[in-house]
Amino acid sequence: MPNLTVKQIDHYNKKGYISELNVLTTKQAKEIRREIEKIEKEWPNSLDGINRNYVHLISPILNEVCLNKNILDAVESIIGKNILICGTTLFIKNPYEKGFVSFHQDAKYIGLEPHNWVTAWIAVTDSNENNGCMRMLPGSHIEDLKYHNENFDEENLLTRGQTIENVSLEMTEPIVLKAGQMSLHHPKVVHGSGINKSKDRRIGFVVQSYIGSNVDQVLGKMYVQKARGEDNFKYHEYSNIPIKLMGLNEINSRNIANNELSKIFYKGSEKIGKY
Ligand SMILES: O=C(O)CCC(=O)C(=O)O
Repeated sequence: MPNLTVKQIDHYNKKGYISELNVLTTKQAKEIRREIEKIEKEWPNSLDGINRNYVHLISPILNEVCLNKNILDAVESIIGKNILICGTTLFIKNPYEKGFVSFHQDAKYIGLEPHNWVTAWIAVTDSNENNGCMRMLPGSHIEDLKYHNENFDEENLLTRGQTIENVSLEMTEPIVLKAGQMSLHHPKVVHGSGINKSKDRRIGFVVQSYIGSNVDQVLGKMYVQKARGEDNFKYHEYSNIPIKLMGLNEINSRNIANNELSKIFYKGSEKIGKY
């Protein structure tokens, strides 16, 4: 896929997101699912809690996805050519569970300034209204950051259960993706997702986020990797590139990065959530 078209960039600028970008083949999406399920099977609970984050540091296959040319070409259209990967998260909704994501803005708690960054939501399985795809509130990225309640609900997949109350569902648009497609969303766009009512898993591998090298972390320390271009600012620590699936060095790098990430997630909070 080449860089985004003018029309697609215009859509992103107006609405705060762009979706249905064909970045991976169905075969590649299946390979990612196999890798995730292999980790879950052979190292039980190793992706639980905070360890759903920085998963690209424990798997060469997941790391490779973050460096995919199609993905980076699209990201470059939004944030320019000096691109760092500052984290990944698995958003998994299993069937018969009640996981949901309350409406929120990513920029509210993550400390990445300025907002020259974008989140890439890569569909490992199909993601649709039946299995709890993301929903976006078009144009909300143009407004200021909003007040979020911190509900810490048991089934909320967000760290603090951070919630913008009273978002009208009818005003939101579903982000329907086929496995292998991707959406990109703006740091301030209001988004969330409902529960999975299907009989299969809904899996999103999310690069959270791709940042321009000019973006600093104002709440703590962050581990990055270069994806493209130059890092003239050198604001961040660099993580090791994974060589072996779940190797000791790889797990160690992931743990160090997640320990710092947890401090950022819960800065100023009296309570620590599940993730
Ligand atoms: O996967 C979801 O349903 C929500 C993910 C999300 O909030 C995000 O990628 O920023």
